[in-house]
Amino acid sequence: MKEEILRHLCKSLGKDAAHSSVHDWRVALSLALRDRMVDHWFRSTRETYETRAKRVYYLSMEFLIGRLVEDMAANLGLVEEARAALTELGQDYDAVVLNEPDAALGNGGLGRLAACFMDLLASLGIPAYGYGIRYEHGLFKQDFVDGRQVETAETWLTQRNPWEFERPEVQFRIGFGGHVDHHDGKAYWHPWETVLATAYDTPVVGWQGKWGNTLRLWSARPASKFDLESFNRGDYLAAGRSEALARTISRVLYPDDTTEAGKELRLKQEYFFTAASIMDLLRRFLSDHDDIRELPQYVAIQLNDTHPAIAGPELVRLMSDEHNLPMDEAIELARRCLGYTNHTLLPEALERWHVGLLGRVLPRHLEIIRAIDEDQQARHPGSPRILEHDHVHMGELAFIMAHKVNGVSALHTELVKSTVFSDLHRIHPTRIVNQTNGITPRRWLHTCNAPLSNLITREIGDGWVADLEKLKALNQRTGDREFLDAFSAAKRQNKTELADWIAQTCGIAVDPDAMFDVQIKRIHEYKRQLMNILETVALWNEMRDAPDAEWTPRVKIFGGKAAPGYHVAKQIIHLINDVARVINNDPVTGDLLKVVFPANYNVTMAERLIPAADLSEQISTAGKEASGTGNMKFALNGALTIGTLDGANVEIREHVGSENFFLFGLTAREVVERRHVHGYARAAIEASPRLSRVLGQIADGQFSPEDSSRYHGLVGGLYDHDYFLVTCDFDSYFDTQRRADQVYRNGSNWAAMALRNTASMGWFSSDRTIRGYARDIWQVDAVDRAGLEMTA
Ligand code: F58
Repeated sequence: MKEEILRHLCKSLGKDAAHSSVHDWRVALSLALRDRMVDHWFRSTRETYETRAKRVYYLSMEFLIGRLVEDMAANLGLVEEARAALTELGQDYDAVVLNEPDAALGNGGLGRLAACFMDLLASLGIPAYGYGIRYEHGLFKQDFVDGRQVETAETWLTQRNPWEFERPEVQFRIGFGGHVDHHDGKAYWHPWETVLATAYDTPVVGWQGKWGNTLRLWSARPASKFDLESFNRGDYLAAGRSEALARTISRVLYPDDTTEAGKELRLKQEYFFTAASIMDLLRRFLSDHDDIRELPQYVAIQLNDTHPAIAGPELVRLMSDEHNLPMDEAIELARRCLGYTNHTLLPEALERWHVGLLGRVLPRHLEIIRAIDEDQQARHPGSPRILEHDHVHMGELAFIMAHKVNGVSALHTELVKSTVFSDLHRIHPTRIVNQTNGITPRRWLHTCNAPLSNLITREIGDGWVADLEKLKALNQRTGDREFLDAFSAAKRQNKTELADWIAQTCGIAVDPDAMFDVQIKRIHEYKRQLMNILETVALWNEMRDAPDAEWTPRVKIFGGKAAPGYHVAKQIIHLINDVARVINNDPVTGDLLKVVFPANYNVTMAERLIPAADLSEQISTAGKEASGTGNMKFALNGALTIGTLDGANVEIREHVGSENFFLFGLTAREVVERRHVHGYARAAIEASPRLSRVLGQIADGQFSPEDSSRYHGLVGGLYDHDYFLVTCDFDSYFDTQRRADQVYRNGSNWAAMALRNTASMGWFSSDRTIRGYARDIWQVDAVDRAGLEMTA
């Protein structure tokens, strides 16, 4: 390893060890690790071709990867070797690992799920490709200026990305706009604009390096040659125009789509990566098979939400326009290949495109969508329409074009059946299935939490890393004082490290013996960070009223970004920061209560916070959080959950036991009922002196003396239209928090409950999730017999 690192430093980077920076060492280490992956990767590809195995194609606009060095080293079993090599070379391994920028090609849970799935597909030896976009700028960087969120461009690619292989030879022409001719019963699309999709491949090697798949990300390039004539005339801008246009497409993750131009760009991004992926998989299939009718036997395509839903019409277009299949047969064949995962019930997140826009950008696809709509009507008269009120409904399109549609937790799947797709479910009663989300235990325990991971391995061996259900054996230790002490000591160590990091990055001193109460996720009204900060103020009030009473010291930790155009979410961020400033400087409460909100939450920060958490905040309005995956990571790392009966919380609670979970709040059904009660929010506020007091303080500007009306709108909104029922759940949330305080003060009971959580979380490994998809949706087997045993 040492020689390989030095060789890369010298031969690949052109650097002399004496003059190398930590960045150079990190890139050299990554290249040395990548070398070790290549053989596994080639072997897997060869074996897939030889066995003519069915391949899974996971199409996702987002892959929220984070850092890769440790992940890759761990999967290859090379962490100790890499550490020793760098130490011998006089380098600090941890600093080298930390030098890697996060690959933040995603917004949140949906993107992170895709990244976890890549790990599992490889660990299970299932031949698979992840397809997405190689954004030049990932999720924006968040700073706080006077407490307000300020966004700047993220720049992960300004440094060399050592994991990827550029494939300039893999190129597809992707057309936009233009017109369609029809003659001799055939359609001919003449796009007006064309860009090239070029591939960048990252090998993804699974646990113990037995199998390697590919994450293929597309980058856009100009299709026309550089305009030398304009350049020589001195018109440099004109010469670069086609280049600029093409680059725009793969430039930023989730461009602001509140403008017409932004909407068009987003649609072009979706078509760009979907079309390139479909063309690529068809080319691969046809290199080995003659009859396109056999496609469903060899190809399973999973749509990660509706963002790649244009895959249906694109497959139909290629099969009918280029391979001359009749339209109805093409539709049926495409359907047998496609699966669609739904991640949200929020109406504003269900994609709809105006027919004017879709027809302008993808005229042939609009014709095909009409044909699909007609085909569905002919087979199922009265079925919900894909095209309605001048809009193309991508959810309906994805549903109708998929042979299986899945929700991501048991509750969510039932709600998918009974709400958004109830009519389609009645027509296709076996199409919707559930696949509760899961997480990779490698990143989310083994790698991110060394103290606990080592303790578990000492106790039950290391089999749990590949088979998380083995953690069940720890249930026998919940009465074992010595083991509980060791378990608490591991948590204490993580908390001490986090406290040091908080002191360094936020300048706030926190006590590692206080309860670390953590809420990290996108900032959204339905996730109710607002309820958490209101509860913080209520607690602060009561601590000030009786500072000598018996309190459980708390550190409230927040992390998360608000969408740049989401005004209310940004106000909530501002409020948390304003409240933090006041509380953290209050000598009366001192160490009893601190509020910490480190800026720029990302995967790396999650890996730091989750192992150190005592309490996990999963407090969404019931019925709104499709699943959650952070909830699983916390429980696995021995945090207790305070949460509502929402998403996968329901299943987590069933697994860990209701006595080891702090439940509160209205159920999904009660939420719907409550909304019918006139004036429910005002009534809830008036019935709660505690909440009224807090809202009064915020509205009066107690936390924003420089601008006392800053939160009038936010507080007024709660009185008038508290759609997410913060007010209705507030008292029960506050009381449940006090129950958590009490249990925490009795440390040994808390540790036993936390251990029950860790021991019971095996089911939430994405091993189980991927096995479910393989069995119920993709109908694929593992090829690699040496991979983790497929027991399904
Ligand atoms: C999330 N969705 C769900 N969407 O909110 C969460 O409950 C679930 O656990 C997770 O998916 C995985 O199933 C989500 O992350 C997005 O990030 C959208 C991407 C496109 C733009 C709008 C946000």
